[in-house]
Amino acid sequence: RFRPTPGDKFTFGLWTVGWQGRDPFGDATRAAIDPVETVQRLAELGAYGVTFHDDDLIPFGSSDTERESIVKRFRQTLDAAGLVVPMATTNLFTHPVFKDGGFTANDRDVRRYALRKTLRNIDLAVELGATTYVAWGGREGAESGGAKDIRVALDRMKEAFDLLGDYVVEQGYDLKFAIEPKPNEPRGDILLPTIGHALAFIERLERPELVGVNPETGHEQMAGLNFPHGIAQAIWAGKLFHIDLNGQSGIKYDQDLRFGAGDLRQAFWLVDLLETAGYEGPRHFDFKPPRTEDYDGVWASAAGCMRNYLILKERAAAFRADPAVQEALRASRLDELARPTAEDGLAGLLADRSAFEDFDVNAAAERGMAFEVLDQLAMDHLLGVR
Ligand code: GLT
Ligand code: MN
Ligand code: MN
Ligand code: MN
Repeated sequence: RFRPTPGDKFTFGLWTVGWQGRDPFGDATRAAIDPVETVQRLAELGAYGVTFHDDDLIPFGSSDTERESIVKRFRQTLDAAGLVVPMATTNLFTHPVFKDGGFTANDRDVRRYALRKTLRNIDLAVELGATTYVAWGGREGAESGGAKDIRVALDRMKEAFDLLGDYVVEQGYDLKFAIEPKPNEPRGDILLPTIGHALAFIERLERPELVGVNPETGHEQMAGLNFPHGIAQAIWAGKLFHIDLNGQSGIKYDQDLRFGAGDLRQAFWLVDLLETAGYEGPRHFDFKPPRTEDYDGVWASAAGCMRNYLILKERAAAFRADPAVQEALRASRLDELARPTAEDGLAGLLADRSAFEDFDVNAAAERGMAFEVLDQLAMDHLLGVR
């Protein structure tokens, strides 16, 4: 029970379990781990795949021959372990050259380098079978008002995604982009800070169909937003191309806790949504095992992400199947929400005296919505007492 299998489509970034615990106040608490070992351990735990930044796999500055042999060894390990690479991404944040950003750095030569670094890794991503390419612009932003002309920076951001789109179309690649929003950290304020900002930006691109979002639980919650609501809007817009699952307790620094830690109720509604709304992509965990942990703790933390997802999946399914819940949903008129407001059209609405002239506003105002009964049923299911 609650044993993950590849069919659950659980994936992990190499940088997650590979995080050595370096933070702004302290040095690494764990030794580096070989990506080959990560692949093997994740396969043993029941994962479906791994994802990576160019520099997670091929250390920055490696020669072409080093690069080739690393990729070869990685591919052999993947094949032996039966793991896939559904997504890859570019590191445009660690090297000091990116201190003012990649695609929106004020320095044009840095922007051109960032694009070339990205294009190079796109080739590798496709070679390894990835169909999604994530773009997290953690350094695209500013600490002070005069340092960045935001409208012009958005022009450069658009230019970058338009060029990337041209490239995959010219190469005939089956690859889509997923923008990952984050409100702040490492920059004081980051461009495209929330799902909503990213969705609006995408519609201004030359090839909007190639670009969607990769929202992360904690990033929306750092902004005080409701993650399941944001995911629902991304699905509604046809733009949930990928997802980063983790845990976060309220508005503070990016905690990257294992999935299920932090806001458990939002995690419940999120799994309920993903499992009922037809999302078929990977369930990708982007967490950081706390730096208090040794490698036993790291693998326990990774296993916990998957276990919590499966527990919540079971709880959410039990909630939906419960006749008392179905009755409570009707009492809360969810069926009525699903009905168009004016299927009789504007003329019908205007001609309908019961809609206005004869509408009993006070009687309607007195109706209770019965949401508390419904939510307590959810709570009972979440806590496993029903
Ligand atoms: C970095 C960031 C994550 C992003 C990764 C993709 S890297 O760890 O904090 O949220 O998803 O670049
Ligand atoms: Mn994060
Ligand atoms: Mn992330
Ligand atoms: Mn992160």
